[in-house]
Amino acid sequence: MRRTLVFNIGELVTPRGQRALGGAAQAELVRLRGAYVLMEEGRVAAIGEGDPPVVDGELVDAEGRLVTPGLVDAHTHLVFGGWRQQELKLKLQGCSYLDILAAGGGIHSTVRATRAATEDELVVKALDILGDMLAMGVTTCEAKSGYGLNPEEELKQLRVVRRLKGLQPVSLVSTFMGAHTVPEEYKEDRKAYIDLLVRTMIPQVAREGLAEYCDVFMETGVFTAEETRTVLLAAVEAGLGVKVHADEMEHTGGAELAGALGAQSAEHLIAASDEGIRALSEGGVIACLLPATSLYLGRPFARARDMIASGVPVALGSDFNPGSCPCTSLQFVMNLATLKYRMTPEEVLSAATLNAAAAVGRAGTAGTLEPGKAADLVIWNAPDLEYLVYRLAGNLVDRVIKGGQMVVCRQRLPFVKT
Ligand code: IZC
Ligand code: ZN
Repeated sequence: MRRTLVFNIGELVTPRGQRALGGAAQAELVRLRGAYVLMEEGRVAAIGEGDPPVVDGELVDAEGRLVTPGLVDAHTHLVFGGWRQQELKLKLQGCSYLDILAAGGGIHSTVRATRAATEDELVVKALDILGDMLAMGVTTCEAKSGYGLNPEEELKQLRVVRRLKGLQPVSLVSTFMGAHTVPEEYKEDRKAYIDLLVRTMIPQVAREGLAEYCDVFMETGVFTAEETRTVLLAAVEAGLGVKVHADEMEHTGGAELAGALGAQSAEHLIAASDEGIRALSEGGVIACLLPATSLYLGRPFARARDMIASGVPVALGSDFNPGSCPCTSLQFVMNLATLKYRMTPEEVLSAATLNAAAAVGRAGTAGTLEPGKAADLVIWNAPDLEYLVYRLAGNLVDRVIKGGQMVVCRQRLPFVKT
């Protein structure tokens, strides 16, 4: 039996359960002092306070540090070719994200670079990024397609995610986002592209098991409410879960639609209305908030406090992508959630673990440290949860354990007495 005991934990903090936590429950965590975690065969076997059990197996001394579940990044555009650093200058000159997109840049520029890349090139590039995320404490990550925008190229992107699952430790959840924007070759016939999505791409993706979710960028100048509904209903019909990029730049009623459809999650929600927040609450939708994007685009921050007050579970994601948020650090996202959303450390931890896991359909197996769940945890170079969100924009990971195995160990400079 493969057994590992992490002992001498200063503080162990974890949410509880197999579903997203909303309202006051989002802050209700288990906090144990002087704790241990026993892992067997890649799963948590026991957690507790006080003397650890005597076991034979690997022993890991946490040296009084904080331990939490591994972080879950609920929203990324992980696989793409090229970068978009040239757009930063345009932004500083006052061009908005949507201006750049309408002029054939933005997503279109990444589509050109992604189509030009081979599958192997995309795998190598994404591995590099995942290595970064893992080193910063992420053990589960969502990955959207949406830079292929035709059957062959979207499938290529999704196959990259499938290959990545076998090549590195981070658990991946695949989302089909062929409705990221209307590709340039269909600009004059949007209807034909929607038909292609609904009749060809979604059924094929579902048939081949290449994605669990379908997401649509519902936004001014991108997809309308009607188009979004058509695509998402086809996804439901094909057996996929649904997500919406909702009210990211402007209020277009994305939250309202996500609520009406009972989507798994609604993403961004920067410009969500009161009615939209009510719809999320009534539809049981998880709000997946992406504060690093607000920062990077110079946009307002989503109304996380109002969402929590309405009982909507809040999850966090990096939104890692080459345009609006080239940021791989979920720790920084947690900092921003604290400072800009004014979420408490407890709410932030739930958002980056259990609620994020729930947003990607993994609440049954990840997101908390409880018997039976995956033995995915982070030992932080921090004494307690408060310290984790207080330190800004660094990497406080000491060690990452994934499926019971140590996969990251921080390099420490040795002290040599002189
Ligand atoms: O490549 O611009 N918002 N999609 C919707 C993105 C940002 C990613 C991108
Ligand atoms: Zn996104």
